[in-house]
Amino acid sequence: MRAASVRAVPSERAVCAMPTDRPNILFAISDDQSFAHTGYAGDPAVRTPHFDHIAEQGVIFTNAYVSAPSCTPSRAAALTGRNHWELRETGNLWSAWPGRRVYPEVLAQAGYHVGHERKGWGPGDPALRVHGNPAGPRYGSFREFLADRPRAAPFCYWFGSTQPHRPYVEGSGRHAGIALDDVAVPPYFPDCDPVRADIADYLLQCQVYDAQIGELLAALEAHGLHENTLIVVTSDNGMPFPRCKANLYDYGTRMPMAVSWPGVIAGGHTVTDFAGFADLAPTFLEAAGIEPLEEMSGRSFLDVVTAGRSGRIDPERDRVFCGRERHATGRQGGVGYPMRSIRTDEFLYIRNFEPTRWPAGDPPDFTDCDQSITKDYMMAHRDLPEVAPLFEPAFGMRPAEELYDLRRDPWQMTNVAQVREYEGVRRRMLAELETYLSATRDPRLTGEFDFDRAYCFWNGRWFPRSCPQVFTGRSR
Ligand SMILES: [Ca+2]
Repeated sequence: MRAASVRAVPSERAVCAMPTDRPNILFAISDDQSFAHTGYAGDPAVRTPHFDHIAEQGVIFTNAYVSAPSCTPSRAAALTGRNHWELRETGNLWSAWPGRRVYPEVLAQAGYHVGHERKGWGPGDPALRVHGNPAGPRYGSFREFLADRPRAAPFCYWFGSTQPHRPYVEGSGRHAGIALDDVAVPPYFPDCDPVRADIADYLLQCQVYDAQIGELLAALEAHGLHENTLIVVTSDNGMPFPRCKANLYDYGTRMPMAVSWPGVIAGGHTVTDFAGFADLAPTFLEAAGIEPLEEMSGRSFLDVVTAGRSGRIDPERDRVFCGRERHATGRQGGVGYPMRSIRTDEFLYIRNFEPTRWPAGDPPDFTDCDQSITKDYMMAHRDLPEVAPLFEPAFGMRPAEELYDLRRDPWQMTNVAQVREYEGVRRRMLAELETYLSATRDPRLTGEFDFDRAYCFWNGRWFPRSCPQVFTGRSR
């Protein structure tokens, strides 16, 4: 399904004229933050004034989704404008980067001053530390980058925070003033103090990211660059908790995403259009007046954010496709857990290609799920009646097909794929998923590439070339 052609200029509904100068592009991406965990989204415990400011000044997406809920493939999709399964080995965590074309490179060739800070594309091939990260040359700070900018050149900057990735200092959230009574506990976890404290530690790191956004905004203001800068603030995958990160449920794939461009975008709008990470690169290129690359399967959402209104702007943006291949694994042979999904307003359908594998990694350690207090608690108390019904959905095997009716089941806890009244929906969702995967030549359908046999760099060595049976790396 090739994306519709991209307009050369934003919609006529844009509230302001496009500036004649090409805009600066500032992309801020956190590491492991779910959509719900901003003040703007209504979380009762976290404070994110800078994210909220960008949302109020611009447009917030309520349906922004990663291509894959795992660092490396998620970032690769953002950079290349392609679904992670189109990137072969780069569709896995800790993978290689065999010279894909990326938007920072295109913008650099067009005269942009390009750079990145902290976590760019990765984790992956360590040779890129020498040869350069696809997100651009590395800088120590945004202020250093701006000082290095050639006079009058527009810039493209990637700020890759390492928050709120684990590990956390135990009890740090509560110590910093996040009251455990205020913490919202998703129904995936037992509601108890250790879990609430673990979430509070995570929320504190979300606040650290927000403070970093504040520093970026202050630097923009100091240089007088705020007005003509397109800012996108988001994350790379969901919170590092069981059934969240590395899963295709909303707490793994659905991201906070706010977009502002003060000179062009009217503020205060909330759009429900579905946007995927492959849409980011075409959006940045269009903003710079550059056609998307032929191989990009994403589609610019510049028309959505310049429409000057809320709601569903583009009726065709009514679905998104996500997936996953090899995350950290922890499975014999170094194989991954291949999944693909289609998410609409009403339904989430997931196809599990290898249902005899363990989604969270092999027992007893389930190392494809990040080590955490919450995980430890669920494993230690798995036989308790209040924990047992939550342990299986997080760590147990799953059927080949999952279907969730989001109108009745927004937390995606009750699989209705085998319920007779949903048979028509199941067939339709599967057909639409397969149509898209076929159109984008997903190797899971075509057999043109084997993700499970692709090399993975871990702990100073490439696997599975040398010793696949010991490949049980932890998540990143
Ligand atoms: Ca991540």
